[in-house]
This record gives sequence, structure tokens and C-alpha cells, in this order.
Amino acid sequence: MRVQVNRFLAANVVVEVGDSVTFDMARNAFPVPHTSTFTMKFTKAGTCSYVCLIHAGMGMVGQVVVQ
Ligand SMILES: [Cu+2]
Repeated sequence: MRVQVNRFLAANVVVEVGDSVTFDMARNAFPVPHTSTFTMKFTKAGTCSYVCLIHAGMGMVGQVVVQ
């Protein structure tokens, strides 16, 4: 039996200025669509919140802290 959980694995991450974060949905065990599917380079320090618009109500949210 497989259980479907709509969450980001490593939802809260800390990166350095200049690092990139990739949302790798190819490793998604269940082929359902998500809206956070990109690579983003962080060029300034701060906190970036992100969300899957489809599954936000299920807790599919996270933050990238850029130091
Ligand atoms: Cu989603």
C-alpha cells in the first residue's frame, strides 16, 4: 500500500546567496501536477515562501532562507 502525501520534502531549506534551488518533480512518486516546478537562483539574503497552489490546503508549502 502506498500513501500519497502532498508535501515538499525538505520544505524548509537554508541556502547561500547565489545558490539555486530546483523543484524536482521527476522524483514524485505519484504523477499529479504541482505548481512549484522550477529552478530559482537566489541573489539576495532573506526568506522566500513558496506554495503549490493546488495542494496548499494540504500543507504543500515551504520556505527558502537565503543567508
Ligand atoms: Cu502540489
